[in-house]
Amino acid sequence: MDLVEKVRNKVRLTQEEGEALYDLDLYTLGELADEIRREKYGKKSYFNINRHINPTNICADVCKFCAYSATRKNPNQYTMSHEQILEIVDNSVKNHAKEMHLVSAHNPNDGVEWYMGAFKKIKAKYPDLHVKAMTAAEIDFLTREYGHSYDEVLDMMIENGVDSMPGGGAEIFDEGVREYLCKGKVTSSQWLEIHQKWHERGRQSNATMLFGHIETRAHRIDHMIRLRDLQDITGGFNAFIPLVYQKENNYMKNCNFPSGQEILKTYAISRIMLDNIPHIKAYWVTASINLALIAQEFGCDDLDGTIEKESIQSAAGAASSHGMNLDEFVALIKNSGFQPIERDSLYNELKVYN
Ligand code: V47
Repeated sequence: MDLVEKVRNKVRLTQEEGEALYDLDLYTLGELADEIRREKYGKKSYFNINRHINPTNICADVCKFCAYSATRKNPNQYTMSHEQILEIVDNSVKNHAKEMHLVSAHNPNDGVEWYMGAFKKIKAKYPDLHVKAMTAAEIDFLTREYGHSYDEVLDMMIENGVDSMPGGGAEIFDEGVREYLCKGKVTSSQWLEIHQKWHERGRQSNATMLFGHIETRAHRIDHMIRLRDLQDITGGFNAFIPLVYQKENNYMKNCNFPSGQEILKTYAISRIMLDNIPHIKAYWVTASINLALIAQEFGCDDLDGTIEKESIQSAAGAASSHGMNLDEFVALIKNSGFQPIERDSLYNELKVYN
């Protein structure tokens, strides 16, 4: 069987076969990924009404790709009080947000209580609001800084109202690349262990992959296969999110910035390789909205959400600092030939826009 037939027959692909997918022409790859997407979701394209909150940019870790954390090229340190966080949540709830996505830098000043207290207060005030918070990198940082185990931090998250975990901190699992990108941060095996423990608690999470810097195609396929292997065991990942590297204001050198074709191929290959992760997200923040809309034809079924405000990738050049207007988002999805479906954080359908 040749590679195309294998994909059509749903044969699971190896590392070598995954790498060989990149040698197919873009249209063949797009067609294969679109066939899988259409079989699962037809023309549905998912998004949610969410709000990203980044409560602090003070960070004990030093990742070369990061333009968000203070202390390096960005001297403007901040840490929000719980009252400031709640004020943001109040306003977002008024704007119909159903998910708060909280991601912080690794702040050694305020203790585990500052992180957990924020979740607890949000949940006490808005029990139905979905709290997506704490990347595996933040969890690992808290254990290193304050002497807790992963189990203890994960249990505290549940006690204090965290519903699901975002996919951040995965970067690229290859240990050599990781050493250059983010030495000292959560390792690949620790990232996977934390998500496994979270899934064993009956909870769900996402997984990201930061690409388009110094990694090779082989590293991307290796990253996907490590996720696929864990998903076989736990089934706890909802979505895979390839994050296109943004290059401004950081410390990376000698990057191979990907062409639009390379980005679309990577989305399509994610859909093909990750036969057990239900959703592939074209995160419009890092892909640009125009490419994210095209990515719907290359296997992606989700565009993330309206976001309202975004600080991490916009610090590195993405045009996302003010989020996306809901009516515009819906119109863009419709005009691109897909059916906008507002979902909740766990992909239950809330509203179909016809
Ligand atoms: O892990 C940092 C990335 C991530 C840059 O789970 C960068 O639904 C591109 O995890 N260029 C945090 N990316 C964001 C994140 C996320 C985003 C959207 C949805 C979900 C989800 C999770 O931001 C980090 C890192 O890989 N990042 N700097 C940069 N220069």
